[in-house]
Amino acid sequence: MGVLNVTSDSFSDGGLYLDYEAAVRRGRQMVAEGADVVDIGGESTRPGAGAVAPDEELRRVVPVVEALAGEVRVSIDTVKASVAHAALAAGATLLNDISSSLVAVAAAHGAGFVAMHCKGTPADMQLDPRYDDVVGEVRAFLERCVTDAHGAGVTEVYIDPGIGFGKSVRHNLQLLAALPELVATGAPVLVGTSRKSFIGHLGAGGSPDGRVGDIPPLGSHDRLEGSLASAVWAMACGAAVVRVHDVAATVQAARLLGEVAA
Ligand code: HH2
Repeated sequence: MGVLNVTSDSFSDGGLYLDYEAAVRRGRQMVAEGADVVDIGGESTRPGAGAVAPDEELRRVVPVVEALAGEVRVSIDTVKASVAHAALAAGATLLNDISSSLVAVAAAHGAGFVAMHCKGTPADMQLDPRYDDVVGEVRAFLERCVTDAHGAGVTEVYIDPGIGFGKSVRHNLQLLAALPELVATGAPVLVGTSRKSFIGHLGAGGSPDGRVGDIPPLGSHDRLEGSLASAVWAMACGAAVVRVHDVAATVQAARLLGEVAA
């Protein structure tokens, strides 16, 4: 799954694809590089990101969905019901909702649904996330989402531990280590680690028990190696989808892994 952020402020590619032509060009490039799905979002979910008005989000994403939907499977990354409805009507067939609250919208369109775990909201999620048992809590939440989605009539439901969404560096590592447990639930697992802060923190020599910001992290464009390592780990654990910015590099890694495992 290639990430296409039609935003001004996404943490690693904000402003690059805000323009319609640039967004469609980038979408086509990711398809040529081997993406099976393009995930289009018009509002950043990075910690502390500002809200985007529904009209503006619609204006950003719907034309791009329309342009790409005939060429590749399109996923819409939104937490707004109005945007989800419009994007699914415009040709998207997967709803990626980090709030896990829009399952009825997916059902109304016969679309697939990504249920992601997030503790708190993007405004407060990274302040001081705490869990008694992060893996147990996340797994139980995602299992409930699958049951609810099936009950609502959605048959294609992905589960996503929500790396970086209300998680410390250690929580992210614990969830990645526990991916086989999520895969064992039987639901297809989606993992999004690409360019995230914990990679920049560890890559710069930060402690796994430290906090992002303890030391200057690697910049978001210097996180390819850690992004690939975590994507390969996720795929080797049996994840069905990895959500990435660097499609060509990830496809090369996935092909190699596929041949080793064949
Ligand atoms: N991560 C981001 C956004 N959407 N959706 C799912 N299912 N899983 C994720 O891990 C995930 C997601 C954050 O990454 P990005 O879209 O690059 O950044 P921003 O939210 O700043 O636009």
